[in-house]
Amino acid sequence: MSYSKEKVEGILNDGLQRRGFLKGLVACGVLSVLPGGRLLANESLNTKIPYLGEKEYETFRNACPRNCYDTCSIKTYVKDGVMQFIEGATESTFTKGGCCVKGNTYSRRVYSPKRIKYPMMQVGGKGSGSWKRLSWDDVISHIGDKILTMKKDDGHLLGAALTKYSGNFGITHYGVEGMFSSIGYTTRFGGTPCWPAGIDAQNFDTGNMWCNDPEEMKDSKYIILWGVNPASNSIHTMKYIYEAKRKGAKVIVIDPLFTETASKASEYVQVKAGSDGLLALAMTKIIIENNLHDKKWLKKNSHGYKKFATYLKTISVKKASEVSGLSEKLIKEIALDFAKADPATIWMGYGLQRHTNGGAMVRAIDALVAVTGNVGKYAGGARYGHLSTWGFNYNAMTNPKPEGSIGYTASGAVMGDVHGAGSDEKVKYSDRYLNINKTADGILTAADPKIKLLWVACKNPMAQDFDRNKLIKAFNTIDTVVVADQFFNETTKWADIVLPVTTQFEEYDVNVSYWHYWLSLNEQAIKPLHEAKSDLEIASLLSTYMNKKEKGSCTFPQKYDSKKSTIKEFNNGIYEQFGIKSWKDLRNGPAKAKAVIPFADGKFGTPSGKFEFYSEKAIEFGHTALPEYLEVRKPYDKYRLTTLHSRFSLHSQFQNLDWMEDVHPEPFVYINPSDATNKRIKTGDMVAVFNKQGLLRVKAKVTDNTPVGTFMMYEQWFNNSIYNVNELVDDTSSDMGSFKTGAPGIALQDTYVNVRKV
Ligand SMILES: Nc1nc2c(c(=O)[nH]1)N[C@H]1C(S)=C(S)[C@@H](COP(=O)(O)OP(=O)(O)OC[C@H]3O[C@@H](n4cnc5c(=O)[nH]c(N)nc54)[C@H](O)[C@@H]3O)O[C@H]1N2
Ligand SMILES: Nc1nc2c(c(=O)[nH]1)N[C@H]1C(S)=C(S)[C@@H](COP(=O)(O)OP(=O)(O)OC[C@H]3O[C@@H](n4cnc5c(=O)[nH]c(N)nc54)[C@H](O)[C@@H]3O)O[C@H]1N2
Ligand SMILES: [Mo]
Repeated sequence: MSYSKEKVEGILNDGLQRRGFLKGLVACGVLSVLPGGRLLANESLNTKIPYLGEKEYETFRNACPRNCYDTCSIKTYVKDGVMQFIEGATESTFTKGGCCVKGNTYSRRVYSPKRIKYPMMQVGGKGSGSWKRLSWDDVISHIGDKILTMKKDDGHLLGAALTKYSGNFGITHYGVEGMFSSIGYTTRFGGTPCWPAGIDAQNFDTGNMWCNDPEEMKDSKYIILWGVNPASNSIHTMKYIYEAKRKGAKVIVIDPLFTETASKASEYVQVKAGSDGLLALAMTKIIIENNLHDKKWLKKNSHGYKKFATYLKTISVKKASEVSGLSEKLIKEIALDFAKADPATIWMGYGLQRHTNGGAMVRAIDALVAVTGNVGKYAGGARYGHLSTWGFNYNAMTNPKPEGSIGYTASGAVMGDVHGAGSDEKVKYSDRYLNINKTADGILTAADPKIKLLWVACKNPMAQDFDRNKLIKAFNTIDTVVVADQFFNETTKWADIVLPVTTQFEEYDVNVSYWHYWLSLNEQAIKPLHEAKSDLEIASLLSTYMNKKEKGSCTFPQKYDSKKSTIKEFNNGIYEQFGIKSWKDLRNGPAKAKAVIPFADGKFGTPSGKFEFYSEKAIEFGHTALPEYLEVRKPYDKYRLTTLHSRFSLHSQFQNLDWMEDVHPEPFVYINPSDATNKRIKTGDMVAVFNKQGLLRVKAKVTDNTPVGTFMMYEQWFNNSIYNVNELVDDTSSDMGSFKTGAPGIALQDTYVNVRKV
């Protein structure tokens, strides 16, 4: 094992954390036996450490703020001011005492010697690797002066841009957006890479995006996991799926890849990518032809059903069979079994909709669930995600613009934040919005004004955004790139200034999930490490400096207290929804929202107030009114490349830690034996994967988990490695996203490549 040589060695109780880590490995299927020979049931995540003398430790409530379905409630054990180890909170029936393998590295992450320790400037220029340490005073005055000079020269601050996403979804972190609002009208990268096509699709259909509690899935009788990989990406949900299966439910996985989840299913259905819309329409046609549709529900709750049923007459099951690669017999069997089961549910993943026809596929699957009367039913539902527990105050976001601010006047510049917070475009001016899924293009084409300062927070665009080579070109056109992060990474390489930020254990916050219904308090458990400051303390320092230089130039509070800010996020709506009297109640453990079954009251947020098979709103956004079959992007090279999320990382996070490197040291491209034979490639061979955009060298692993003609690579960032899947992935948009998130999604699954041995 490699351990850090820093002085933290020996002060962490790695023994206990290591047990959690090993159990995390068991939970995600890497290990099945613990050292010592004790067999653990795969579904057991409970890492409660029985012999723990709690009195020895001070304990704190925390939450994992990463962009993840599971958003774990955490209990942190501290001794002598040092965070010794963490475990999943036992009070949450969802977290149920266990964190994933990544969460169980948190003590290694907080005390990692690789953390950014103090502000630094890349004095040799972007990419030079020549860094100089700065004091906080110097770095803040440097940035503050840049902003004030820009405003003087241009008359506005539209040349200042913010890109922020996945790093921390804690509610107070929306204060980073607040910092930008408080200096004036600026440029924002808006939209989301996760799920926009599906959000729009569900909004056209139901007027909302709202899913049943995942914990109900234990009582479902038939579960289709459609393009979703929870055994890797939402391991806590698996226990409900296992329970349903134990009670006799059938669990079907529909996915082009034989995933971790597929290996746990009753039946794995290997579909051809991008064909799912047609498959769902064919299934629905079969159900109606067999008179298994829920006529009563449809009559009472739906709009446009007749038109949809007429359209389905044009759908050919034979064609669906050819396009999807499934036999007509199998399509019929799943359709009829699904329709006969009660309740039956479908969970659609975000990977499913990252196609040029992703939104259309989600609409077709929604329709299948609705036709069988499973919408608005306990343990039923067309599950995708929800934001119904995100009704906080977003205090730090709502600062007014400094007086006299001038902004963007182009029409149509609207953008809501998908995670529940609003923005302020009702005035004459607005911020300028660029598509977060086209970062490079946005920077290169932004004119009048061009982008002069880019602030990156909670984001690693050089690893995660698309067309990396174009992105490097784009960064090089910007005078000043500021990156606030915890670690040096792909993006800090191309920064001018880096700012060290705290982890969630070093600040207060509050967290909810876009999947489950729990609410967690995040307490400050330890003092900030090194010279790290929270994103919002940085904002307050900037505000203090700017106001000293030019009174009224920044409206962000000049004193920041993360505890007070967190408390200010609560309101009576939240207290009522979670059945608590005060935020203080959360010190005893997380709270769950009162149970509501989405749409059980038959009320939908659509213009008709019903489930809309026929959506005028969809027409408004350039789509068909009905959930029609839309063909996927045509191949432009020999093999399809799919880039999945990994159980060892949260995008570019965690894989850089020593424990993770121990269990998963290097990346691979996964290739089917038949394609490998054609190219004379064996496991372990170094290959070049390339397309019109770029080239990537990586070792091959030959496996029939991937279908013939499809390669798989994980989107992950390895410390000290040049591996980056986004050398190959371009920024082609998916069909939907503009309605609710302001920008279309990313069709990253529709990537094509070729390969050769090197
Ligand atoms: N461990 C871990 N957990 C995570 C994350 C992480 O990085 N690591 N990331 C989090 C985030 S930000 C997100 S957005 C979610 C994503 O979580 P998921 O929704 O599970 O998403 P993906 O892994 O992108 O893709 C899921 C599946 O979609 C399949 N798929 C792709 N195209 C098609 C298709 O055309 N048809 C069908 N039927 N299936 C298809 C893929 O093969 C894959 O198995 O996970 C979250 N959880
Ligand atoms: N090819 C391919 N590309 C993809 C995907 C894919 O499936 N395939 N998935 C896409 C998806 S769904 C997503 S969500 C995006 C994710 O894209 P990003 O949001 O860029 O993802 P992360 O790698 O999680 O980067 C978050 C960064 O924030 C930092 N951070 C953590 N906490 C804090 C904090 O409190 N403050 C600050 N300032 N920084 C913090 C972390 O150290 C990390 O560097 O990637 C997308 N890119
Ligand atoms: Mo995501």
